[in-house]
Amino acid sequence: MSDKKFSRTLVTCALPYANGPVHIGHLAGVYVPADIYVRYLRMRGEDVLYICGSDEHGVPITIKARREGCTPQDIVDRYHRIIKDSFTGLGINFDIYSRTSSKVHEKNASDFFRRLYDKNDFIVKESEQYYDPEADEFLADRYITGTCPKCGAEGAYGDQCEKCGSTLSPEELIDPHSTLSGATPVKKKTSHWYLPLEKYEPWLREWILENHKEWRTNVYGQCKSWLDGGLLPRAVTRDLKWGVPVPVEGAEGKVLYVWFDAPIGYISNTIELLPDSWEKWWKKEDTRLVHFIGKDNIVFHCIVFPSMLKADGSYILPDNVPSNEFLNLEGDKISTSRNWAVWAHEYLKDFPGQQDVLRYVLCANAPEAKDNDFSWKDFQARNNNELVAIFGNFVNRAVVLTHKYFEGKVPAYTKAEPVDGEALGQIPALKESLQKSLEAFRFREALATAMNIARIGNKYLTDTEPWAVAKTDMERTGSILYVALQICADLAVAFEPFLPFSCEKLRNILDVCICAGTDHRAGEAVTENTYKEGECAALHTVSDAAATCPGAGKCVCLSWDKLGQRDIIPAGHQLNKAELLFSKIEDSVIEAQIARLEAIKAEREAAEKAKLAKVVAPQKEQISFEDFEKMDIRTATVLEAVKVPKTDKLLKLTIDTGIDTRTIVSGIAEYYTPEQMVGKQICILANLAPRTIKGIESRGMILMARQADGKMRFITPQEVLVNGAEIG
Ligand code: B3M
Ligand code: ZN
Repeated sequence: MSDKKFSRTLVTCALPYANGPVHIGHLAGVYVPADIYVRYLRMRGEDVLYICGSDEHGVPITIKARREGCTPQDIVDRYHRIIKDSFTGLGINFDIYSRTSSKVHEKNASDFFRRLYDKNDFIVKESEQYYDPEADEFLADRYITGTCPKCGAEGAYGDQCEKCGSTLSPEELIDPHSTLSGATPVKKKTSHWYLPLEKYEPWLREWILENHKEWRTNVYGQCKSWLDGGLLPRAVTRDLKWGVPVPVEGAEGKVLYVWFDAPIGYISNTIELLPDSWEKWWKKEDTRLVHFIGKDNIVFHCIVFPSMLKADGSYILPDNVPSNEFLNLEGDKISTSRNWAVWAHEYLKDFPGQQDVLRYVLCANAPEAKDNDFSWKDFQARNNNELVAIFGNFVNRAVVLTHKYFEGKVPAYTKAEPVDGEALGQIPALKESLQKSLEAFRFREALATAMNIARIGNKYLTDTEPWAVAKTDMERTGSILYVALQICADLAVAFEPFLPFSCEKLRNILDVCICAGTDHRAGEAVTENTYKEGECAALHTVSDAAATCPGAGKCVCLSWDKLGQRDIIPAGHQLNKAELLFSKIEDSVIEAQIARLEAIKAEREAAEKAKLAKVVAPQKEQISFEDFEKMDIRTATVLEAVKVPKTDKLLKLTIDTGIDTRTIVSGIAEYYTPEQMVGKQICILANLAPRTIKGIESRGMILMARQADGKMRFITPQEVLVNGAEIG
């Protein structure tokens, strides 16, 4: 941002799929950091455009619609609304939040394809794809289900088994069938357009690997490994009914691949917002483009989309692509399909007025360099011990005491002491480091720095004890509060990017406004002079305040530049009454959230068990009683267990059978470690003929039960029995 090359910044956030609400993983990964960044740049007076919208195409949306017996449009209408409201509710105010089912987008994506098509930038390839002969439709991998070859689970998809997480191809599924009609899919020839990514490889190498070494390590590393692995042509069209129709002859029944049209959505939404001036944001070299995304989107934003833009030739390329890792919830992967998430819209309902607590916790815990965990206990602790106990407590003490001793008027600073300078003197350096962190997309670090300003304030009041000094020296008391109020004003500036709701409250208390730069949302700029004495608190839009501040020069106007200066709020300025910025979150509130998650987990486990119970192998051929009697089955105890060297599956077990101590080699190492076996009572077939396995004589066999997921469990008696007890 100090870089002179750029005159404006275009910030985009990954377009969320409109097939479910957004959860804390999305927020922590993309939207909270982007919002902090945009708010910061605006306060610095940068010209910023902030673009997002729903990603409304793709196969999962059509599957969901089919399952619910409605149209894809119904699905996206529903979630677009929910997602949009969640963002607004959390103070994430894009200049535009549109959708890829819009008319503007359909035309723009279609034109984009057509331009590349006309320049012969695509290649056409014929391939065999799965096809449902009854429904008369090609089948996306997701539309084919069958038994997972890896774990045996039923209902695995043609691209992935959700049970064991394996990546699959439809060919690998056992007994594949179409989810449309149940028919067995057949292969059928079809043609598609491909972007020959390999053509862009040398250019991508130079652009990323040489010229963008400053990108985050996770992003740079992923790009490098894609490039080192060699790029292949990528299909940009699909045989599907939902999407942007491929705008060329002979392409009936084909649409643009969702990952081709979605990033073009950033451009479409800009066009929708600024039909006359959008080009300056996408085509002028002095615009800096920054994409905020999650790590699963890196290849699309760093390799595929830039290649598309390069192919077109008239667009700028991203200057940075800050991407976060994943956030887990209570130690478990967040998953929409397993309902393991904290949903933004539910949070807003359960915690009214506490949007900033979530913003704070998600930023403080952001998975910037590695995956991270969200837990409700940590959420509570950060609120109670940091927001309430440090920030809130400091501001409250300063304002309440000013009312108590000075009728809420900022006292004069007439009696200085060195401790004042020590406190205030630290702030410029913190401001410097705050800027550095924010500009390097290190938001956790930035937030910790902002919090240190509150810590300085808190410590200053604790050290100077104005409530005690007030008994003897009102002049000094006033000076202490003057200093404390300057720090309150610093906080109102420093925290504005992170905690906009609380900062608005704080501005209200201090009766100040703040200059927060440009804002391209139509009709939302504060331009009227609506100031009433004691009612400012506004966020206004032009750095040179007087013209558009509602206080029109009559109020105290903060700005980023004032952060760390010594006289932000002048003596004599009247404060409004104190109000708590944050409130304590009680145990019962947190327990209710934890109980909700536990109920979800219990339900899921019960469903999994019930499913397993249903899958039972058919009965074997009959045997006679004599056959059975021949088997000598007994209880025994494992004395020792070691891995058989150079094998993955075998353990060598020393067993007390009650008759003797012997060795059994068992393929149990897949399911148990040696430590888990020692001391366990088990059941064995004692009279199985000895066999030599890997050079070890094994005498007998351990009885195991195979579960439907293929995993084996040994059989153990309900209570400890003597070793050698006969079973029969
Ligand atoms: N909808 C994937 C996602 O939400 C996708 C992002 C598109 S950005 C152009 O993770
Ligand atoms: Zn599986």
